[in-house]
Amino acid sequence: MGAINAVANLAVEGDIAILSINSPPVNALSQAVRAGITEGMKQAVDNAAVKAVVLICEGKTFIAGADITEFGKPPQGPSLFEVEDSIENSTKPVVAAIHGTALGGGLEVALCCHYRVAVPSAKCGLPEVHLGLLPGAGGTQRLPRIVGPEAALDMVTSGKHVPAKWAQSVGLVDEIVPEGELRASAIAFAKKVLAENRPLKKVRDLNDKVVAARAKPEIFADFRKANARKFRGFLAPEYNIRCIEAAVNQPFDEGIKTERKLFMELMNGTQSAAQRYVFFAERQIWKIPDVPEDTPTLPVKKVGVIGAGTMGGGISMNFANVGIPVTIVETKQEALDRGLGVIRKNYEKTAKSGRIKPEDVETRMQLLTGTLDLNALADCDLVIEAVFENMEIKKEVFGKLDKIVKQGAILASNTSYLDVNEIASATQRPEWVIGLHFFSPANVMRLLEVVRGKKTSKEVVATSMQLAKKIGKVGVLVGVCHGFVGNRMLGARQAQAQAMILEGAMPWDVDKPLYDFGMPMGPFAMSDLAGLDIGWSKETSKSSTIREVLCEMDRRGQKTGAGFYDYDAERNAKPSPVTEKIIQDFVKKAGNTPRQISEAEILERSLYPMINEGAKILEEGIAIRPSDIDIVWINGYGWPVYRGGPMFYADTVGLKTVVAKLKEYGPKMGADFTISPLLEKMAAEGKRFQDMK
Ligand code: 3H9
Repeated sequence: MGAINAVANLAVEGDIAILSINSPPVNALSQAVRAGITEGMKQAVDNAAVKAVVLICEGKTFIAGADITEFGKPPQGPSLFEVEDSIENSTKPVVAAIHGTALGGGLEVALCCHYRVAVPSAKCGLPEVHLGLLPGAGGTQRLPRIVGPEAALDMVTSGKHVPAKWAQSVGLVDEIVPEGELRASAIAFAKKVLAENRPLKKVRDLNDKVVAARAKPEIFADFRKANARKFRGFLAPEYNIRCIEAAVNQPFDEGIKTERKLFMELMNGTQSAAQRYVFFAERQIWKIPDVPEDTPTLPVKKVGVIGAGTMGGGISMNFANVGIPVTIVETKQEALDRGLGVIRKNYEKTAKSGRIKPEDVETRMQLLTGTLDLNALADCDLVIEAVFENMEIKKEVFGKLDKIVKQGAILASNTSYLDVNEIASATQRPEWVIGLHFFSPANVMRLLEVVRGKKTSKEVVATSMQLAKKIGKVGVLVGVCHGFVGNRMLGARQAQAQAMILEGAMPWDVDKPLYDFGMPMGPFAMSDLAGLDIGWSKETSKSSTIREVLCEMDRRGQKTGAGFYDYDAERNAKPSPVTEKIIQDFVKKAGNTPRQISEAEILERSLYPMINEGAKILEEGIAIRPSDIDIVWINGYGWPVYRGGPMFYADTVGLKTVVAKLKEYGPKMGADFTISPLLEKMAAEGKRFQDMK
């Protein structure tokens, strides 16, 4: 007894063996952990003094799943199935003692134990779907045998972590034990199992719930139908559903074979590769080479927001949601009242949907103070300006803030395009100035571009990133350039969208391949949603662009019932003959002969210039790494996560192909278009963005 290997230990107390795993950070099922469990189980079973086994983990969590870093590498024994067999076929009862999260392979291992106990704060889940996978170690066959096929469908396709209490109510957990007393309680439970002579309960043998569902194939048809929109484009949810179907319709061992086959298909496909890449990319964003983790941060106890419009209001909500008081400044009482009214309505809607408690509406509203006096911001730790996107106005605001706000406070701009260095130059303290680019609606969208100016201090960067995390955002650190990462790349795509309609494609022709690719909508549908009149004014409009003409006709997008598309009362889009005519006139005026543009060309001319722009962004050091760009596009613009972001997608296409196509389309792409030297070099050397260090 004692240490089994570097990560596993077997202790014997009376007639109970305690097999404990200690493999930080999350006790993932690495080769060492798998070997530790199988060897530990063998020793426990071989030891005549041992009557029952407790499987428990050290550190912050029970086993959180297979070790994702081992995926794609040659497998090393023992396999996860051997681990599970060593537990399930043990002649002595095995009790899983769960704290933290039992996820994926971790829950699958727990499901092979004969009993499970958990502390109240523990959670269980099969989140493989988020990695483009399905639970591949029997989870899809065992889970429905306990919770029933309906709950299993929900769990495997959502990946949700269910709380211990719910798990107990459905029999997934046998007993909830006091917080902080897991080890002793699990031992006591094991003793109880022995004293009561309880059987070696094997989940695989529980057939009632799956057999009962055999007569109800509509469970699956209904589930697919209800979730069709949510699952669009993704392979993994459908594969997970098929496995639960197999659990219902096939004997256990057959079901396991089906699960294995579908798991391997997903594992070898691009979608899972993309989603696993995104898993690590999301964790990379917080790592900033020259701002180490121990960089001091500043306490942010009070925030000021300038502007109570859609943006300012949404930004303020983020802080109120985590209990930070916000002072909101407006220039007119009416605008302030309107802004606060909108926030209240948003909270009431959220409360109605059950996502916050009814009393939270008041608690959060009380954290928001409206004022017309900029001086009220004097003692804020962070002030975010969300006024009109105009350099002169922004500089004026920052000049004033410099005089009003206490020293040691962060002054942030929510600009989406403008030069943060120039904004900072309006103050005497540019090292305290940073860009915090929220995406609309700011209380919903997860992305936050944290824009580091030339002089921004490391403390300010570290504090901003920490704050992003605190308010639940995906914070990506970027440098200063026009439009930063997201909007700059969007600009490259928009330019081609415009060019293609002047060559004869209609907006719906351009939008369709992008929608089919998995984007929430194409560029023209997006313009209609945002409003065509952003930055447009009647006074200066000269009918010189398609957009101007549309605005002049009061076709300003969804809000006016028409833009590039026509909209019905439910805001369903239809191709518009009016737009078609306008475009045809412009094509003629430009002296172009309209041509049919293939979907492939539309897609390539939309996406490859973005990749090219992404490469320039890397060259200029605006983004730290290619995967940061991907995270921007996934979280800010709805790039389909199963395609891993534009830079990962470029790797799947092959950089050589991207460059060759950009050269082929070059003459049509406008005088300003140039190929990124970095992209060309990498293509020539056969490199991938993923391997960039
Ligand atoms: C699976 O189980 C397949 C099976 O069905 C079948 C197989 C045949 N592996 O998130 P954090 C790292 S698929 C390797 O910041 P938190 C992570 O990269 C798996 N590494 O902590 C990070 O590293 P670093 C199903 C992992 O406290 C560090 O741990 N399971 C794994 O915010 C801390 O992570 C899942 O999908 C892993 N499985 O959250 C669960 N997990 O510090 C995935 C984490 O170097 N994990 N790391 O950046 C999670 O959801 C969260 O990590 C968890 C902790 C909730 C556990």
